[in-house]
Amino acid sequence: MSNRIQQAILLPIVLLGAIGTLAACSNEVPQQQQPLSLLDFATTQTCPPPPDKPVWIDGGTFIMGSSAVYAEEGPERETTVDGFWMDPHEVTNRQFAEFVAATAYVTIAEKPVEPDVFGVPVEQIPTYMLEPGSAVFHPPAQPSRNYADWWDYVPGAYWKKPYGPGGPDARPDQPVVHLGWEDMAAYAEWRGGRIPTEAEWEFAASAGAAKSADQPEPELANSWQGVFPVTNEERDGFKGIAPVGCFRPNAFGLYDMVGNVWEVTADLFRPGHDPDDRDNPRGPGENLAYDPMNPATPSRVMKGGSYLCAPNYCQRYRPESRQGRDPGMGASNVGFRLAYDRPPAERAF
Ligand SMILES: [Ca+2]
Ligand SMILES: [Ca+2]
Repeated sequence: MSNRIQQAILLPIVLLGAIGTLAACSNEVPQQQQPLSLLDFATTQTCPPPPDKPVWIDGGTFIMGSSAVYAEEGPERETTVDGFWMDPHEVTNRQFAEFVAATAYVTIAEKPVEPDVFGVPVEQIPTYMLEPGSAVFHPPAQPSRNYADWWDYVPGAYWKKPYGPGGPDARPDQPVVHLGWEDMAAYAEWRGGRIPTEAEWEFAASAGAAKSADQPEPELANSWQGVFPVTNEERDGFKGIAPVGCFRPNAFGLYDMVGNVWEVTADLFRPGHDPDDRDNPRGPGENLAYDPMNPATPSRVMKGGSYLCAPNYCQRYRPESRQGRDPGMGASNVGFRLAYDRPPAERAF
């Protein structure tokens, strides 16, 4: 299987932006890929570290989904999940570094891109987009609703250099980003865990709280206060990624489920839930999976929104939120956390 099966962010950037404006004149990396304002999003702030020990989530029955905001999050239906353990915080760079040190694992973003994933003649692909790299958010100078204006493919961006080679190193206490599905799955196997199902994740994120379509208060989650993508009021203290554990945990003791970075789950994506799949649902099979943003290959469901979610764009700062995630590449606002079927004491760490 190709390392770069689908590139849901890359393809629009190439087809809507880069090919139209760059390929005809240059194969060089455009200067705007490393704007100084990007570094405003990197913080050196620290917070008291939350515990690493997985939390037992007693299973139960809840109303999964939402019909209040986006159609693909419904219908609401009563859903039951069995108990499981879950990481109290997003997987951090410190934790991922332990995995890489032990295994010499090389992530997708560190490997060259195979030209055939673009589906266009190779001469139409800017050379830099075939280099190892990943999708990095940068704030555009002007208001926009076109995501090609704030996503760049940045050669040399990967988990240890989340802003690209010219930016600061990844900080140990921040969530790891720029991973593809196979990178996350490899980490999970090494840790003795697994990627949670969407139902498990949503049950754990909800923690018995009433549903709300409102943006969380600034002390509760790292989202975007102000008008995205140009005005970041930073009332929660962070323009970009925050260290894990800076915000109040939910009733189950889980930090940053909503906000900070999106979290990839094991389910394949299709718009809307199957109303009849209510007992430990695991999402559609490959034949029924469909992501309008990434139609050629099944996407994974990601949950909870990120520091880029604002009321005027991406009201995804909720447990019910869901979007398809290209399995073949990472981005600077997408991470994950693990679930476990065995108690922590039975594992080696
Ligand atoms: Ca924020
Ligand atoms: Ca999160």
